[in-house]
Amino acid sequence: MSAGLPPDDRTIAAIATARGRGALALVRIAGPATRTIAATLLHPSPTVPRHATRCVVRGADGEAIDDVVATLYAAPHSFTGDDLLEISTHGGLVAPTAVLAAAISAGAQEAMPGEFTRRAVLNGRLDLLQAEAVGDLIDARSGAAQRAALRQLDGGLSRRVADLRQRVLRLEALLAYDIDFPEEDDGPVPRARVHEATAELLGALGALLATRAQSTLVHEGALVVLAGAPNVGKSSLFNALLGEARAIVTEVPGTTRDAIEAVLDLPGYPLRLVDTAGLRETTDLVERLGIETSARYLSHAAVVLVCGDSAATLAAAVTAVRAAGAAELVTVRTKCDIAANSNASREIVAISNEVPVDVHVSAQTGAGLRTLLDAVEARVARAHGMPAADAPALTSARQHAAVGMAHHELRAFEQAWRDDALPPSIAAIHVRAAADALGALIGAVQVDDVLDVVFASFCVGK
Ligand SMILES: Nc1nc2c(ncn2[C@@H]2O[C@H](COP(=O)(O)OP(=O)(O)OP(=O)(O)O)[C@@H](O)[C@H]2O)c(=O)[nH]1
Ligand SMILES: [Mg+2]
Repeated sequence: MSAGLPPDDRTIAAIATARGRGALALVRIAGPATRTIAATLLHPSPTVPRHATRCVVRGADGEAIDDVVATLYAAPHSFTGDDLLEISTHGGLVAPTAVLAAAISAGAQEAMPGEFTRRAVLNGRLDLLQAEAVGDLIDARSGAAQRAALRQLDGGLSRRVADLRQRVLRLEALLAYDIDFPEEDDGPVPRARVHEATAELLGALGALLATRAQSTLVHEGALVVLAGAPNVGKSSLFNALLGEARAIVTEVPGTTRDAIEAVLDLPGYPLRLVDTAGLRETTDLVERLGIETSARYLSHAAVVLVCGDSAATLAAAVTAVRAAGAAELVTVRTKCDIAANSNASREIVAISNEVPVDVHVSAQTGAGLRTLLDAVEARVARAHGMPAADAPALTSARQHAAVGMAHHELRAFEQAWRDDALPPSIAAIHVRAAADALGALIGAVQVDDVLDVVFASFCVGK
C-alpha cells in the first residue's frame, strides 16, 4: 500500500471498470497534472468542467488510439477533490489498456488499489466510513447489502459515530470541571449526572455493537442448508427456489456429491442457499466425502431445510440433522404433487406429534415455495431480528473493533468512577481513549495505518 507516499503530488491513472468484454470502459486520471496530460492525450482536449467532449486519444507518436468521450472535473468538485478526468473508451481488453498506457507515457503514474478513494478521504471529500461504504457497495452481492452500503455512503453511520463522540467529549468536559473544582463537595457536577451520561453512552454504544451481527448477515447472507435422504428432491427444491436449474436432478439416489451454493436475493436478508449430498451410510468414497461436507455445512447453518418425501424419510432426516448439531430446523415434506404423498395425510398426522411438518412443497408445481421462504425468513428474523431499514449499522471488523474499544474504555471508566478506585484525572483517561477510538473510526484522528487497513481490499481505479 501507499503508506508514506506524498498524497497529492502524484497524478494517478487507472482503468476503473472490470477487465473483459463489454461495450465501454472507464479510464480515470486524477492529480495536479491532469489538465496537462489531457492536453497531450485528447484531441480536442476538454476544457469546460463537467461537459462531455467527444475526442480522439493519440499516443506519443500522434497515432489515433481510440475514439472516446472525456469529462473533466475541476478541483475541488470531483470525487477525489483534485482535478479529475474520466475517459469513456471502447470496451474489451485492448482499447482501455492502450489509453491507460498513453496516459502513463504522458506523465501519469499507475494508481494503487483504492488510491482514488483514499485521496477523496485525504482531501476531505469522504470520511473513512463512507470510503468503506464505497468498498461495500462494490462487493455487495444482494439488494439488501447494496441498500445498506448506500445508506452508509450517505453518511448515516458517520453522523451516528460523530454524535456519540461528541457525547463522550461532553462527558470528558464534565469530568474536567470536576477535576478543576474538587473541593466543591458533590461539586458543580453531581456524580449522578456523570453516572447517567456514562450509562446512556454505554447503552448507545452497545446498541451500535449489536448491529454488527445483522449487517454480517446482510452482507454474507443467512446460510440455509437443504438436507435429507438421497432422492427426496433436495436439488429439485433448490432449483425451484432459485428459479433456475443450478443443481443436477436425476432419479438416481446419490446424484448430488458436493455442496452447491447460490445466493437468493430476498428483501430482508439474502439467503446463501446450499444443496447437499443426501445423508446416508455409504461405501462410495466420493459420496462419503460429499456427506461429510453436508455435515460441516449443517453445523454452521442458520436454518436447515430438512426434506423428506415420506413420513419415514423425514423423521430419519430430522434425527440425522439434529445429530449433526444443527439448530434451527424447518421440516419440509417434498413432492406434495404426487397423489400418494398428499393422500398420506393420515400418515403425516401420525408423525406430527414427533416431527411436525412445517411446509408441504412441490418443486414441480411450485406449491408451498412462498410459504417455505416465509418460514425461513421468520426463523432468521427470530434469531437476529430484521435489519432496520434506516438505522446505521457496523459493517466491518474495523468498525466493530473501534466501537468495542470505546465501549470497553467507557466501562472501565464507569467502574473506576463508581468504586472511586482511581483519581478522577486518571479515570478520565479512559474517557479520552473512548473518544479517540470513535475519532479514528471517522478519521477525525487520522492515522496512516488506519488508511492502509481500509484500502487494503480495494480494487484499482476506485
Ligand atoms: N413429482 C415430483 N417429483 C419430484 C419432485 N422433486 C423431485 N422429484 C423427483 O425426485 C427425483 C430426485 O430428485 P432430486 O432433486 O435429484 O433429489 P435429491 O434429494 O437432490 O437427491 P440426491 O442428490 O441423490 O440426494 C427426481 O427424479 C425428481 O424429478 C416433486 O416436487 N414432484
Ligand atoms: Mg441432489
